[in-house]
Amino acid sequence: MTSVQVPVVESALLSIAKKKGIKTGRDRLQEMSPQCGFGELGTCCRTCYMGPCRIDPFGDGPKTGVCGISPDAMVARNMLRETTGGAASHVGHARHVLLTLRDALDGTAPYEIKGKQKVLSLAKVFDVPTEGRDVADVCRDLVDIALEDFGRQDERPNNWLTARAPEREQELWKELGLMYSNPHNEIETAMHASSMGNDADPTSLMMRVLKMSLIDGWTGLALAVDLQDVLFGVPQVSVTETAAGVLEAGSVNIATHGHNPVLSEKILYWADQMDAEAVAAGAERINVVGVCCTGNELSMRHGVKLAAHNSQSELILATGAVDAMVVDIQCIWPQLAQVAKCFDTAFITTDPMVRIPDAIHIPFEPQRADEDAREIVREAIAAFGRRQGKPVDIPEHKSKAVVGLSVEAILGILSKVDPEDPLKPVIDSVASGGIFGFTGVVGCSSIRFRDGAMTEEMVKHLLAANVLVVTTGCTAHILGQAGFLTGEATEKYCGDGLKAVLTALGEAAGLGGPLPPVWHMGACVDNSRIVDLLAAVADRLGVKVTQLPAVGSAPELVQEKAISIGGSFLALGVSCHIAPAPRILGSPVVTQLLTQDLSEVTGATVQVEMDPKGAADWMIGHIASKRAALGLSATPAV
Ligand code: BF8
Repeated sequence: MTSVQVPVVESALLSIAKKKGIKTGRDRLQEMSPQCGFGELGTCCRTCYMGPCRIDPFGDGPKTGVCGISPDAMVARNMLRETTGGAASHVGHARHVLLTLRDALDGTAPYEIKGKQKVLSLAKVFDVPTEGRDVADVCRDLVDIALEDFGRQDERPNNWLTARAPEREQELWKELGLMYSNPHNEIETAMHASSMGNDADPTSLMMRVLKMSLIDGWTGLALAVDLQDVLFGVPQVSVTETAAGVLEAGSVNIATHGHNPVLSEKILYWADQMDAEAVAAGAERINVVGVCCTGNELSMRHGVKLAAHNSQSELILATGAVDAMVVDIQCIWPQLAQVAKCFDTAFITTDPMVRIPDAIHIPFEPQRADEDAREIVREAIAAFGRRQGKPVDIPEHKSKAVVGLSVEAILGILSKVDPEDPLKPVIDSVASGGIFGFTGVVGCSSIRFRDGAMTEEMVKHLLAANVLVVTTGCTAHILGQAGFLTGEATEKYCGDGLKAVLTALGEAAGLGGPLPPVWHMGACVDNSRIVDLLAAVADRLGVKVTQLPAVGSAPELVQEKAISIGGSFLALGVSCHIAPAPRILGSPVVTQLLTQDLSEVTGATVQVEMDPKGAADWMIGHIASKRAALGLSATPAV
């Protein structure tokens, strides 16, 4: 088996930072170690001032908090707050996009509707009449439907959930009492229930976790993605490049970082319009590159180059070549402002909720999007002027990457093979074993796992066993940098079955070579695209999502958003691998629930595994058991 390249970009960037005396997250982690064991187990409670209480589940000390709360309830309560933090982030993102779309339709925000086709397909889903109507009118109805969800107090089920989620699974969620109405009310209830002196039943709290995860999945991810597609268009396949080598010494480099494309779309537009100003300042051009999920958004829709995943966000600043790092929301390390200060980099925050000491703050409002974006690009050009004559250290490494595999783009490729029934080639390949199964390898990049190339090693084993991988988030950056998002990777890493399928599909689609073995489906919110794909395949087969030979993995967990996304997959019945362990091990009840009993409820379980081969083996075994239950061969034909 070919060995995966050790993350060369990471080590090149780290040595640049070291040479310049810049402390990195790895240094801070080392200084912080050993970290709090109570926190790691989830048995630390800070919800009242008789505490903080901590329980050592293995020792002879106290077995409850001062109020008498059990470690099981403590863990479940903490997990509910983590999940609520994740869901609040995604719902906040979605609501911002929704309000921008509303204002665009009212003519008060300068955005046009680029995804007209998406408006029509959503109209079908929501039973909005389209005959003889203007796209903007149809779109206004969709906006009203979404806004109603945020205002309703009548407890009727949420519009976006009921219209968008697969029906078979909704039946189960109804039985379990997981259907929700107003997401904001639920976030309030979750914070209330998990505050001191309320819900103390670990099972009840964990059902709230599942409900909150559904809110994350449908009012967070799905709503954000649907409306972003309406505003900015549905992603289509393109080829780009990844890794820090996409920075250009002679250009004005603008790194867009965060999650919400409402800002970065405008920066990209104005960077193009203002190229002449950059040239007048002595630059070759303006080079907009992407970091984290905002990077993924721009890459999916415009083929923008991907410069760094989350744990490299401070490292690319150490190159001295980033003229401006512009951030919107989520996953922004406060340290970035400090590293930027060592160079001429303009570090610019833009959201009122994201204020960071020593950053330049340019408050961004969708209504003033053009002026604000122009001001930001001008800051970057000025910073380029300041850095003239100073050396930069840009690592050479960059990899080609195929991006933009939205469900619509995938169906477009497949329909070249079978226009009548686009999913048939995939279903036939699953039946024959050419595709043994599917894995969504998603989530973050963690400095705890980067040096061991956890994600890359795991994916290498999956591909060798003919498991097709789809990816989003920082994981997509990791896999892009390691060359997995190319047709060459199909030749290099896949078992014979998967190689044959991807080669045939690539040729039929006129790509002149195999499809990549890892499909880049977008940012973390775009996990809803993975759900849509699974739901479409399950629907085509007439089975539940949980019956599919599919599994999820978040191999380098960092953010609480990854917990709420993981929960939404569990609610659908998709089992998930995760590393490191979520903070549940201090509770036998919660651990048993997530690793075993949940399979009786939704059909899914959680597996913690820190070893990449061990994780891949578990996933392959899980897929094999799902295949066997469907009457398919359970041995990968490698
Ligand atoms: O939403 S993968 S570190 S950037 S949380 Fe954050 Fe994790 Fe990156 Fe995207 Ni997702």
